[in-house]
Amino acid sequence: MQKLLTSNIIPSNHPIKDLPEKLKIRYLKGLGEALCLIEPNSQKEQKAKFCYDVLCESFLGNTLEGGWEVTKDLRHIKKAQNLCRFGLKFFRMSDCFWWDVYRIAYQSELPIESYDSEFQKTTGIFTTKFREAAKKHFLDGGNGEGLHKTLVAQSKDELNFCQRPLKRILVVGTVSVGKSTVINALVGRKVAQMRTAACTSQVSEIFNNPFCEHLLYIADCKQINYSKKWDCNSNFEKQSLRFTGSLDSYPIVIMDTPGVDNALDESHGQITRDTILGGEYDILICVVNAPYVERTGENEMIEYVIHNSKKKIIFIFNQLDRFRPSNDSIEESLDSFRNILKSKNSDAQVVPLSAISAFLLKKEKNGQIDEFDEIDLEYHKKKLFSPYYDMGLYGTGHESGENDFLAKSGIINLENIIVSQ
Ligand SMILES: Nc1nc2c(ncn2[C@@H]2O[C@H](COP(=O)(O)OP(=O)(O)OP(=O)(O)O)[C@@H](O)[C@H]2O)c(=O)[nH]1
Ligand SMILES: [Mg+2]
Repeated sequence: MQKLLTSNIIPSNHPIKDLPEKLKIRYLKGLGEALCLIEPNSQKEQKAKFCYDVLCESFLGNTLEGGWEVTKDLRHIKKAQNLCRFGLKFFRMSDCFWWDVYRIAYQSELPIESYDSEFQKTTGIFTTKFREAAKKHFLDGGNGEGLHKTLVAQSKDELNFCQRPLKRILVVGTVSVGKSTVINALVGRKVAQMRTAACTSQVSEIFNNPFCEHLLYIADCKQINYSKKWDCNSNFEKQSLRFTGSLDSYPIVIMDTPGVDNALDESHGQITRDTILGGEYDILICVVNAPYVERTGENEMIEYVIHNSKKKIIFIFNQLDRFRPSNDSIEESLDSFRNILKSKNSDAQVVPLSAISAFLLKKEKNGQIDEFDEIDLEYHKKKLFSPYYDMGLYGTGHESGENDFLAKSGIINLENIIVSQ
């Protein structure tokens, strides 16, 4: 698994945020000295330095010149931990100082334990217990008694997240079948462009980063800035943001691909076929257009996936909201699709879904709905209210709660299947 390097200090909540700049620099110089003291000039040190620079930038607006150096008497460390909290004369910074040192060292895999005696020289009667508590928390799996409970709780969530293996999910399908809409529904935000005309032209990766306000570092993965409106027209390559829903606490990367049957540009299909053959994913999600599943393009796609993917396949039977109770039976279509798969010797799971309803519902939940979405949402909610459109029921055999529209859209079932793989 690629190392996920996260910072469990939210800069906006960090105790140094209210200090005057001069004192912030004092704190950061101490932190730099402590981290730099541990195994300087190694590759691991580079990771720690990256974390450190990000912290400096978030507090000072730029990296700190001369912050990454060790003095003979370790005076920067001593000065930093003796700082008092803003407005609280008797409360020192040593708890969060040592928390920061051990957290960054631990996450960067610096051999901090061998520096115990060095650090001991810098801590005195009022500060030792905080250093010991931070050390215990990160190195001995302890509760970090004496540290802020919120720090400890946050760190536990983060460590759990980091210890889970990264799941790579590849999403494929024919042009305009709803691949990008499925991804947006899983992420809970418009990260991929969705249009009626063919629009996705390259493979893009989107990482779940539940620590979005902080930092997630996966090779050259960029974080989507929540405060700025993200331009989903620009093709993204590697981005991270917080997924909403049941995928929230799992390290997951979802890969969007161009439609395989783009008649205008055959290179699109080749990109996707090469990615399927490459096998660098754990789950392959093949989105099919339920109303047109027996069309040639769909059929070729399904065959290709079954014959060329060696990984777990999930078929999404999408756009079921377009069925009409008077003309179509969702149940029969699902059965017939499962039989098609059986005839091709595939026992892959089939997930009934209305990706567009799921996406609108997630947007509503996240407070991102605009006036046009609202009209569409009302329309989809009205439909989902009828048991005929309960995709959750078709998928799991269990009726969805009366007002549980997300379950009715089928997205909860899909998320549960992804998480359980
Ligand atoms: N009614 C309905 N429309 C959907 C659903 N899913 C997607 N659509 C619509 O289908 C169109 C294409 O969706 P996209 O998500 O862009 O499809 P895509 O597979 O990513 O398309 P390309 O990237 O161009 O291959 C958009 O207008 C979506 O709003 C669905 O479940 N129901
Ligand atoms: Mg697309």
